[in-house]
Amino acid sequence: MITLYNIPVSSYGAKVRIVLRHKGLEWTELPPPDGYGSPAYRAIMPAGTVPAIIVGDLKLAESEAIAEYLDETHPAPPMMPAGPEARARAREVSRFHDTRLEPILRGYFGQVAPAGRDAGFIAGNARLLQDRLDQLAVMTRQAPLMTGSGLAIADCGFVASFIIIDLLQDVLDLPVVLPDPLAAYAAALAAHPSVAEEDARYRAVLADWARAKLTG
Ligand SMILES: N[C@@H](CCC(=O)N[C@@H](CS)C(=O)NCC(=O)O)C(=O)O
Repeated sequence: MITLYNIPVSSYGAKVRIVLRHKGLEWTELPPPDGYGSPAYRAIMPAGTVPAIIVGDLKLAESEAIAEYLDETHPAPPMMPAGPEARARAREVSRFHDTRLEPILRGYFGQVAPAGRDAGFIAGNARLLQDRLDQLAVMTRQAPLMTGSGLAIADCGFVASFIIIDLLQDVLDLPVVLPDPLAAYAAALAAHPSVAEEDARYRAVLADWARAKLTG
């Protein structure tokens, strides 16, 4: 029995939900009591972050640790490539996503409400975001996914991030363009059978979130 603490708009929560779906696992999803970071939630999950899972006696936060745990405890279908080099490269991609790309996207969340906008920040962050996307296109070779034809943990974080980039391009008119190989990758990823429903769910939740910000 897997309990997942999550909030609908969490991009890292979407990543874990994709792993759960791809593994064919059932789970019970709960919101963190009083919100993430709250004393009530930290009494359950000391890290205070979502997503987090409880499985038996194990309480685990951090999406990457959760994904690797699920992959090890439910090995089929595998979500890490075979061999130390390919595995190291897959982890490199995940880290790049989590530490180099996603924080730039997160930085824009405060810019969606018109009252909070700072044109200088938006433009400066867009240059940084474009640079990171260009780096990613050079670092990786999608065939058609990050580690080949099978869905890997390294793919799962990008699902929500590409949706967030789409939304930011639309709402903030961001001058950011996905390099062609990444655009093809984003399309292949969104169409994957274990991803498509989560892609649609997250797109709808994010659109609702943005609409609320835009209308105040
Ligand atoms: N590195 C974490 C990031 C998760 C994360 O940032 N979650 C946010 C919500 S989307 C959160 O729980 N923030 C709580 C806090 O910063 O105290 C992961 O991969 O799970």
